[in-house]
Amino acid sequence: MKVMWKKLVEEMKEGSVRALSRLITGVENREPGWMEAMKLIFKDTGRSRIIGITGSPGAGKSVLTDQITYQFAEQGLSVGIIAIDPSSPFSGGALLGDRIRMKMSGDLGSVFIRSMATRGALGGLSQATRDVTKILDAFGKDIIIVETVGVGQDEIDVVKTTDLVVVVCVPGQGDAIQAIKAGVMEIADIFVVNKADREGADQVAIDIQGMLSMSASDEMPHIPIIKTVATQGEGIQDLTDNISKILESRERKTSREIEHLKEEILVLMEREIASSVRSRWEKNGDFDALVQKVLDRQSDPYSVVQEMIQPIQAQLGE
Ligand SMILES: Nc1nc2c(ncn2[C@@H]2O[C@H](COP(=O)(O)OP(=O)(O)OP(=O)(O)O)[C@@H](O)[C@H]2O)c(=O)[nH]1
Ligand SMILES: [Mg+2]
Repeated sequence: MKVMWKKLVEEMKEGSVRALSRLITGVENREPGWMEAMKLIFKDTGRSRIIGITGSPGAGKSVLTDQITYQFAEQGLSVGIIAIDPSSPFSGGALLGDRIRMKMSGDLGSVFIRSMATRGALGGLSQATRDVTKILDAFGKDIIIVETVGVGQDEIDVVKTTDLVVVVCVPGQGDAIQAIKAGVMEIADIFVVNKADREGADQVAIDIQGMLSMSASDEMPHIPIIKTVATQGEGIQDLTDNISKILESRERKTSREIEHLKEEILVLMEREIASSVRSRWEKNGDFDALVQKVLDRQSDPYSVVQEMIQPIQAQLGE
């Protein structure tokens, strides 16, 4: 069925959650015309702030997300949540006390939660996430939280382009610093030591502090380390205060945003070219013939690639 993008975008902007969901699915699946939809959406983006929450599996990211969402909702802000490959479901407040749960069901009516699979994201996971954040942005969400397990490069790339990254650590994982993957440390704006009700939380905080002071320089901003017990709501106010403070101090249209945009445009361009070339060569069967030649050592992969992109290079005058 052909997607009526224009109508969907209009309905989404009018506040239809059904249109919002449909739009996200269509863009995620790269259904024909998805770029037209994104074009219609783009000018209405750039308003929401995006928070990345990453950390090891089971660190309490979802409970923290619930809690942060509740805090922001109390401030009158609307929140959208993107959960990447969640192995445990969001509670929607079910883990919190009755008092909070009751309040949440009333105030959080506008929270939108979307899960995304890590594998098979067309156009790449980080681009898919960026697309979804843009749609939520245009929908009018003030805050978008992206929750992802910090395990691989894919996940790191996902949070890299958010406005602020929270890295969640927990005691009881042996050497906590070792448990934090290289690459994740560098992108943290805030460290959370969750499950502070457990033994060893202070040591984890000390270890992180030690590691930070080793790489500290004058230009480096202060990186807060906040202890929380997400299930009890402890430390959450401190966390959201720090999040708000950092977000307020970060201007829009900075070199960071310019870098992100450059990266995004280049990645999109590469994928568009690749998919055009691919479909052109796969459609007429020439590709199989070329592969056979490589197999027979009559050609090589390098020459094949050159042949495939030759028309584009000629067009560009190269
Ligand atoms: N003791 C204790 N348990 C906690 C705390 N925060 C979360 N938990 C528990 O830890 C478990 C995992 O919490 P989640 O929020 O699902 O963790 P997650 O990081 O989102 O997990 P994945 O998305 O599966 O990686 C749940 O059973 C929580 O109840 C805490 O501060 N203290
Ligand atoms: Mg989770």
